[in-house]
Amino acid sequence: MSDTAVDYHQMWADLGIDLPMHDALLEAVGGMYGGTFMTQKNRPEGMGYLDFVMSEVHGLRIKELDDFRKSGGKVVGTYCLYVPEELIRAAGAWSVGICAGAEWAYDQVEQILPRNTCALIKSMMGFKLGKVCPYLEEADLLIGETTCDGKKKAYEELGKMQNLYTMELPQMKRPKDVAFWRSELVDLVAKLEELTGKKITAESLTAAIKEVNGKRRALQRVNAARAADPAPISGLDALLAVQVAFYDDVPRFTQMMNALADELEKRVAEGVGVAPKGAPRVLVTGTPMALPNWKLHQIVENAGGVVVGEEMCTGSRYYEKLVKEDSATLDEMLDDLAAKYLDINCACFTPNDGRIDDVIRMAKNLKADGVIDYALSFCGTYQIESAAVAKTVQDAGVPVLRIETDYSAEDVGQLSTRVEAFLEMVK
Ligand code: BJ8
Repeated sequence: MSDTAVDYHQMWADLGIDLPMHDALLEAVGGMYGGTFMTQKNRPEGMGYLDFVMSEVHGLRIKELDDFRKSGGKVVGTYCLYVPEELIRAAGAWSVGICAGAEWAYDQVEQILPRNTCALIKSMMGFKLGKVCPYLEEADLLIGETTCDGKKKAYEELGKMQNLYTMELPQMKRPKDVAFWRSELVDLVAKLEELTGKKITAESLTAAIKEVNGKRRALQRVNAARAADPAPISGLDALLAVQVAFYDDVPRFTQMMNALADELEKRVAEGVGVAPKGAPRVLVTGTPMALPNWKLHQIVENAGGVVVGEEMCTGSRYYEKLVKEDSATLDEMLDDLAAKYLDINCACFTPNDGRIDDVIRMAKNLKADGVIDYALSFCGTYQIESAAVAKTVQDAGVPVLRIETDYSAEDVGQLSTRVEAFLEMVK
């Protein structure tokens, strides 16, 4: 996808990447990006940074990871919000969220996993089996977690191919579950210290907590601006910002997102928007949308709506909650981390009423005209929760459209028709 003069093929070859297939992937994603993002009208100038990051997604950023590792640094790959980036950084390592948002090598995947596995898990395995993800190959350690059954079991297979450590996540949020989760964080500290050879200290953890909070605060500012009508940024661009947050350099990304937020706040003051004032406003909730999954946002915004928020892991669940910054000892900080992370509202938990409260609160604050509940096919937890989400949100007076889909383009026509009818109904 890079159009710079730098040729990264040797770097990719050294990582064991399948070069012809990887070239095909970059070409496909590059074409998709151009058609999806660069055709939007009146984008904020600050999006130029994310366009550049995306143009170098397997180039410059991988070179940075490569150089970091060559100077003795370690890279840790993660797949879920519950894995605390703060601990990884406090141990001197860099954290990258591994994306799993495109269909790849499904023929090979289906030799290991059942066909009726969710697209996210299939993609996670497909990128490994197809040898097309340099982030995965740069990872000295992958951290999995016992969230849904599909991921939990797929990690067993992934662990046969790469160094992988699994954290046990409780599925309830009672005090004894928080205590257990804290003990898992203590074990993770030991694992990370063994990996990097560096001790996590109160000083290094305080610095990491402040740094990651800074990134989340910048995203909070970007997303708060979306409450304005007209919305100063498209849902596609705002989603992209969170997707990139998982793997970009933390201080640089924070600085650039604060600059974007400055611009958005100015746009709001001047009444500048990406869609006409009064365009139907949609809040999306459900399963995460990993890079390069932009399907639903593109459908909504092509149909004349604007996505004003995402109650999902590639959205508010990622940036809304912060870790306390004023604790003095390592013990207290581990308490703070355990409390913050177990406060994420994922459908893998029971009960999970907090998620429904979040959807209603966000719909109100962002003045959403409707909510789209989005679930990947074969994701039992989110699909089952979908009925309760829809009922409670509708009872609160906000119309809901329930969508089940995957990463293929096959149902785009049918989804577009349903979304168009929904937008017409909510306005
Ligand atoms: S905290 S949402 S990132 S587990 S879509 S793989 S749940 S079958 S992604 Fe998730 Fe962490 Fe929860 Fe967020 Fe399973 Fe469902 Fe697939 Fe899913």
